[in-house]
Amino acid sequence: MHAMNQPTASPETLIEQARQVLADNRTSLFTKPSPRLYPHQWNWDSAFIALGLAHVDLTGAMNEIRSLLRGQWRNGMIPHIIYSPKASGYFPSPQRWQISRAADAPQGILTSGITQPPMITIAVRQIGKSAGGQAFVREAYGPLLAYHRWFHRERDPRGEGLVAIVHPWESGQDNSPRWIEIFNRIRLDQRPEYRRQDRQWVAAGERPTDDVYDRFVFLMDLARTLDYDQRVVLAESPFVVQDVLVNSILYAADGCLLEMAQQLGEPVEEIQGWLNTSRRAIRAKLWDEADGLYYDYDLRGEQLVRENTLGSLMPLYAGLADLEHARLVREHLTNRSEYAPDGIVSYFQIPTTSKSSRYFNPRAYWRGPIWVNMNWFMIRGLERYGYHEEARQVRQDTLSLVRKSGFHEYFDPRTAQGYGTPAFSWSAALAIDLLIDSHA
Ligand code: 2M8
Repeated sequence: MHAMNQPTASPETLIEQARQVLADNRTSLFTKPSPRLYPHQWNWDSAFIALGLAHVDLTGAMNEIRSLLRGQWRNGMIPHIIYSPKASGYFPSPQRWQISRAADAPQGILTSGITQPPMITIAVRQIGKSAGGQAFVREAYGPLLAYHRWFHRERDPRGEGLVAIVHPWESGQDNSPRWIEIFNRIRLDQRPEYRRQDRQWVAAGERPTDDVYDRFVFLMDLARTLDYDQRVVLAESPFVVQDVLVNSILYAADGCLLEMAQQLGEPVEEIQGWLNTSRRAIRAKLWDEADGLYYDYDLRGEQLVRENTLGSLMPLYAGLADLEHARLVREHLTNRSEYAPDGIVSYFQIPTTSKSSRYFNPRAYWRGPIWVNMNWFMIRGLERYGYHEEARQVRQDTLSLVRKSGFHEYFDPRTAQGYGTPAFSWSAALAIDLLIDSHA
C-alpha cells in the first residue's frame, strides 16, 4: 500500500508514490485509469499518463502511446476506449458498441465508437522533447496526422473550423452541467436496457444519475444503429456540440503537430490552415462578450450553452485568449464567488464548475469537484499569459490535495476529501509533470 496522507511528503517521495500508482495500474500493454472502476485503456487518460511518464520512464511513455494507436480506425479516429479482452466489470462492454458494423473499424481489436480530446499529440510532443524521444515523433507522426485529419474532415459539419462532439463521453467531462439543458430536451419514450457497473465501486452521489446515464446509453445506441457513419450521426443525433474544451485541445494539438511537421520536414500548409481557421472561428462564434466567457455552441438548439465551467477558460491553455486573458482571469478564475477560494465554501482551487452556477455540487462528478487535469490546464494557461503567482498557487493547491488525500480521481474543494476512485492514474501522472516540469 502507498503511504498517503503525508501533507509534508517531499517532492521525491511524492514522485515515488505517483510512480507506484502508475506501476500498479499497468497491464502488459497499457496503464488502466484506475484499478477497478476503469479496467480498459482510455484515450486521453493514456495521453496524460504518457505526459507524466515521459519524465521518468520514456519507454513506458512510448509504449502507452503505441498501445493507444493499436485501436486507431481506418478513417483515422482514435477511439475513446480500447478494450482489454481480459478485463470485466465495466459498462458498456464492447458488445454494446458492435464496432464491426462500421466500415472503418479496425480488425481484431475491440474499441468504442467515439473519440476523446486529442491529448495524444500533446503527449507525443512532450516525448519528443525528452532526450531519446525524437525518433518516436517520426514513428507517431503519420497516425497522428490521420487522427487530426479525421477530426477536421469528419467532425466539422459546417466547414467553419469548429469540430463537434456527438456524446458527452467525447468531451471527457461526461457529467458537466453544460449538457443538462440539452439532455432535458432529449425525451426518451422508453429507458434503454442496461446495467451500470460504476456504482459497485463508487458512491452514487459521486457519479452521474440514472437519468443522465439513460441518455449516455441512448446516444451510444443511436451511433451504433447508424453504423458510426459520421455524416449521418451529425445529421441525426440530438446531441451535436461545438465544445470549447475539445476545440481548444484540438487547437493546441494542431500547434504541436505543426511543430513536429517542421522538425520532420513534412508539409505544413494543411496544418497552418486548420490553425488559422479555428483561431478565428473559436473567437467569432464561442466568445460571449457580455459574460466575458467562452461557451459551447449547441448545433441542435442553435445557441450558446451559457454554463460557467472550467471548459469556458480552456482558451487560456490553448493560447487562444490573447485578447481576453485578463477578463478570464480577473473576472472569473480569481473571482471569489466563482472559482477562487473565499474561505467559506471553497478552500482549494479550482472547482470544475463555478460556485455561482445553480448546478454547482462539490461532490458530484464533473459538477464541482477539483480534477488534477483541469488544474493542470489552468496552470499552463496562467503561465502562458504571465500570471505566475496565480499559477504557483493552483500548482501548490493541486499538490497539497494529492499529498493530503492521495491520487484520487476528484476532490472536494471545501475539504480536500478525495472522491471517485482512489489510485487514479492521471492524478499521479500529472502530479509528476507538475513536480518535474515547472514550465514557466
Ligand atoms: C470518465 O468517463 C468514463 C466514460 O468514458 C466513465 O465515466 O465511465 C471521464 O472522467 C473521462 O474523462 C475519463 O477519460 C474516463 C476514464 O478515466 O472516466
